Amino acid sequence: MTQLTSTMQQFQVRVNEQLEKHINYSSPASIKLNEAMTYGALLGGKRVRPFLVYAVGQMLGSKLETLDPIAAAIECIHAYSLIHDDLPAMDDDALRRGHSTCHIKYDEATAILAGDALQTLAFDILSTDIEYLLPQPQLKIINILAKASGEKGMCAGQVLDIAAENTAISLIELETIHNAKTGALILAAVQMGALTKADIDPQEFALLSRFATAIGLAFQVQDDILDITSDTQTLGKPQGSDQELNKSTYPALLGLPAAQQKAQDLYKEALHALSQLPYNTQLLELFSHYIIKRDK
Ligand code: GRG
Repeated sequence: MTQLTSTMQQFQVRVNEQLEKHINYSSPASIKLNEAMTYGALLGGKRVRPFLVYAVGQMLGSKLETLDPIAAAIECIHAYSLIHDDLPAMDDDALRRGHSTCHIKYDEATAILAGDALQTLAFDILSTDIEYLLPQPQLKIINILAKASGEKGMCAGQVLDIAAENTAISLIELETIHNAKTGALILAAVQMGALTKADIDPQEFALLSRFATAIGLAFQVQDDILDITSDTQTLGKPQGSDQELNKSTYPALLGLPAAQQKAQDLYKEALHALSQLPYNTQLLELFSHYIIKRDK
C-alpha cells in the first residue's frame, strides 16, 4: 500500500466515524430520515473533500480533532448534493456508488428531506465549539462553506449545468460550470483546512487556493474522461443514453487526447503552486497525481 492510499484510508475511517457520530438523531418519527441520511452519506464514496481538509490542515500543524468536524461538515454537503442530484427532477439516476440511489431505496420525499437535513447538519456541526479553533476563524470557515454550497457556488453550478443541457457551449462556459459545481467545494475544503492555522499568511492562503482551483478542475476533467473510458461510471445509465449525450464534457469539446493533456496541465499548475509553499507538500503532490490518474 502506498503512502497516499494508506493516508486516504486513515482519513476515510476517521471521517466516517465522525459522520456516524453526528448522524445520530432518531425519534420514532424520524428513524426513516436518519436511515436515509446514513445511507446517502456513508455507503461508499472516496472522501476526497475530507481528505483535503485533513491533509492541508495537518500540513499546517493543526490537530486532527480540530479538522474532524470540518471534514464531516463538508462531506455532509457533498452527500446532500449527490442525493439531490440523483432525484427525478435532476439527473434521475437509479444507481450511485454501485447501489440504489436514495430516492429509489426510500422514496422521493425522504430523499429530499435527507438531503436537506444533511445540509443543515453541516452547519450544525460547524457552528458548535471546535477544539483549538477561535471563534473568528470558525466564523470564516462557516462562511466559506455556505458560499461554496449555495447560489455563489455549487447550486449556481448545478443551475448552469441544467441550463446547458442540449445546448452547444464553449470551453469557457464549461469551465465556469465546473468551477462552480465541483470546484467550489474542493476549493472550500482546502481553504477551510488552511484557516485552522491561526494567522495563516495571506500569500500562502492564495497559493493553496490556486492549488485547489487547479485540482478542482482537474478532478472534473478526469471525471469526464472516466465517463467515456470506464464502464463503472455509466452503470446507472446505459452509455450513450440521451442524458449522457446531452451534456457537454471536456472530451466532447476537445477530443480525448486534448482532454487528457488538459488534466496534465492542471496537475502541473497544482504542483507549481505547491512548490512555492514553505511546507512538506508531498502528500498533496501525490494526491494531485491521484486526481488525474484515478479510475473511479
Ligand atoms: C443538487 C445542489 C446540487 C448540486 C449537485 C456535485 C453535484 C452538484 C452533482 C454531482 C454530479 C456529478 C457526477 C458531478 C461530477 C463530479 C462529481 C462531483 C462527482 C462526484 O464526486 P466524487 O467523485 O463522489 O467525489 P464520491 O462518490 O467519491 O463521494
